[in-house]
Amino acid sequence: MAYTVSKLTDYSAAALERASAELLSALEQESVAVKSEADWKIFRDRWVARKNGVLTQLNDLWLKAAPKDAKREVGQRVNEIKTRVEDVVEKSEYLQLEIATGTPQASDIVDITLPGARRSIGAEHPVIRTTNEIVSVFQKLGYSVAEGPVIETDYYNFEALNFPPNHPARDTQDTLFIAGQAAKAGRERLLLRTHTSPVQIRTMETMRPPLRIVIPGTVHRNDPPDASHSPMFHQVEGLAVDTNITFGDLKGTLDHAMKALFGSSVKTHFRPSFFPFTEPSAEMFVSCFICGGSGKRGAEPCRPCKQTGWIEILGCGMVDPNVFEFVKDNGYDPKKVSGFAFGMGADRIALLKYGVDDIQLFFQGDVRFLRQWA
Ligand code: 2NM
Repeated sequence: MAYTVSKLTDYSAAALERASAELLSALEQESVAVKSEADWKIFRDRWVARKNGVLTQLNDLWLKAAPKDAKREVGQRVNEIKTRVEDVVEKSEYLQLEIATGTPQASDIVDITLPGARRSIGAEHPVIRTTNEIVSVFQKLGYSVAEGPVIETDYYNFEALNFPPNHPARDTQDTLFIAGQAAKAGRERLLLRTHTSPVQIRTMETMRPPLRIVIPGTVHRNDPPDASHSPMFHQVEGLAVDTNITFGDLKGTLDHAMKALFGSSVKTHFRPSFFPFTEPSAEMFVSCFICGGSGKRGAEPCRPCKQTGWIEILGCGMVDPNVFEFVKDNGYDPKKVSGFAFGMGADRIALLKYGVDDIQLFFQGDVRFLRQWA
């Protein structure tokens, strides 16, 4: 129950002492409950406001109402109480804390020495960082960066890259097609590019050889998401075209790039493969930079290289003459020029580089995860 001033009926020293003690104990209790500037203002007004504050009421109900012969005694008490009340209000613990710590105890006290509100800017994404690292290795070799649309036509994504009409990659099992395209001619049909190779064709249409380009970008495939697959992922592809480009140029360039990316001690090797747009084609392996090629991590089997000591990193090959036929009119006569091309998954390389075991973590947008490499 909140303390209220009541009229005195007994003016004996003992009764005055009791009434005074009751009031001061209420003052103490209310004083410690003050936690903010707003609390303090209410507390101050309740006790010292001229109109209806406790001190004013004391004056009316105790002093003015006292009989003549008690006035001296009561007046003295009221004065003592007044001093104490003013003291407690002025030196409330809340105000002391504020002075002692220099910390505003209420939102409307402005401390101009505090730092401003910081706006979180997030963190560079490990896949973007990896992409930039790969791209810059090739930029230092004189390659330019090319980009192109994510929504492509069947022509640029498949036909001009020498995919036969019935190639399984065209199947809806692998490719995400834009809906409502059935009325269009086959090659005009829109889809989400399944690789960045269409940008190579587009670039060869506008830029004459010699050509050296890298193409970073997002690609889509109709894969169910799991620890190593995502329907959206990132590629970096490259293309070099000139007179007399050989498979030796391909090997030297990519070996250099892998040493720049994974450290100068890594070795590379190539195994025959097949891609519709290159002939011959190969997969390139890098000696495992986790276990140093031993296949073992202490007594444990090395997981990233599956104990083989080698990690498959990219696909590559010499550009198939059939691909050049599509851009022949812009200087790419397959009898006069040759070239090599390669493509790698930036997400996969980021997984290996940063020791992450689930690609899904890259696309969940949890800044606590992403900040680890910022
Ligand atoms: C790869 C592997 C091998 C490639 C080929 C071309 C083009 F347009 F020049 F024919 N662009 N990209 C290529 C070659 C891509 O990715 C695994």
